[in-house]
Amino acid sequence: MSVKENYELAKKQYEKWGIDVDSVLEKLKQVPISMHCWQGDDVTGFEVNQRELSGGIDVTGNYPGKATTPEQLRSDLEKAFSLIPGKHRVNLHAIYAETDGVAVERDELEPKHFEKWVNWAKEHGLGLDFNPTLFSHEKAADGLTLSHPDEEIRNFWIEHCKVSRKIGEYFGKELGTPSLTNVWIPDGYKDIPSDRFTPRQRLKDSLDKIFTEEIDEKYNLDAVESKVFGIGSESYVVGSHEFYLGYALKNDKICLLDTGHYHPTETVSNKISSMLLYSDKLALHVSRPVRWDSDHVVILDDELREIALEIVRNDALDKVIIGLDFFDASINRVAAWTIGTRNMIKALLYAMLTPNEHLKQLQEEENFTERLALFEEFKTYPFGAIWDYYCEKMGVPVKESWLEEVKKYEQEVLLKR
Ligand code: RNT
Ligand code: ZN
Repeated sequence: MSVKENYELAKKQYEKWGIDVDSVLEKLKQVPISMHCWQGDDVTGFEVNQRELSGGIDVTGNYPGKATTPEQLRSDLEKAFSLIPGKHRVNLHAIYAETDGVAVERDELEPKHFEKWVNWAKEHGLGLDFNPTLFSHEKAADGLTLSHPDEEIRNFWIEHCKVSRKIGEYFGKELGTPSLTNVWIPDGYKDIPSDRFTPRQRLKDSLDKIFTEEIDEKYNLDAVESKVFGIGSESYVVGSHEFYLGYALKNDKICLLDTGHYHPTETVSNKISSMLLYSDKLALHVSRPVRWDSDHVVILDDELREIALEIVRNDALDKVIIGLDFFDASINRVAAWTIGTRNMIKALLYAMLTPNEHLKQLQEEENFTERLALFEEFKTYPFGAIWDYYCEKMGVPVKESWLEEVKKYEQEVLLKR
């Protein structure tokens, strides 16, 4: 049976529940996922003075073929996008600037250092997002940046964040879609602090300075990302969830929730509805926490589906900005992107093929038996047949056939590096 025939049969089963599958696929096409560039080179970047990765994050593995030039990284991204259905975005970090061999300090970065990225994005119809890089740098060697007791160091990072917002604005202007410029800092302490207040006060003050200049939201959106702990900041993180939640609400900024940045039994899926009651927008770094690590490749697990369900059932596809954040150097990096991004899209499709209104009604009627029964039965509905057809229709490989393409690319390109 062809993919199309399978689809037609599967479609009928969803239509019985009043789900218009064709329009679901049309809607899914419109949802952009911001794919993080840093999976392709293990968060190395292209600075002239390349520093070792720091900031309490780590990449493990030595799989061959990592990108070491902007051209290689862009070519790898193109390969991944050719295997992922839909039109998406690329999330850059300041360390991916291209400065023609001249060392440019991070507080002096300018839009022109990202011109090649912008031209490339235009050529491929991609949006761009941005992040200042407040780690892997001698001025962040003690693990403190925007909350540093030394004013000079703080100012350096404040400047870096300011120029980053201008780069975001430039992306937005050039590409006709606002850039999400997200501030994440590693600041924290390994051991029990004697003062939790002062560093947070300094961080608040630094953020106020960074955001003084108004930038049109048509071009740039500001986000702030919290964390629960990192390597070397096990006891205290300055930019905690409460810190940024308060800051974002008070200052009309966007909270970015990284799914790997909470306690093991705390879920981002359970936060989305609360956050949306108080702010119009919310951003995500979809990742997968495993023990101490927050950055494994995203798989189609219960929490991913639950996140997608929360976005879809609350009609929040325009409110929740979806980005990915993982880095695995133990497997083929193009495959890592492809697996994680396809899974995010699959989860959204799964959520759209769920009779959400009916399930909500059941809950209102306190019919918890049927609610649970339907949740479980829908897990074995022919979701795969719809997904396969979507891939075919969007001109990307169906099922695992994408892996052949990656293997070929590995032989012809990656292993020759
Ligand atoms: C780190 C944060 C942050 C980084 C990227 C590279 O814990 O999740 O988002 O992963 O900025
Ligand atoms: Zn993150």
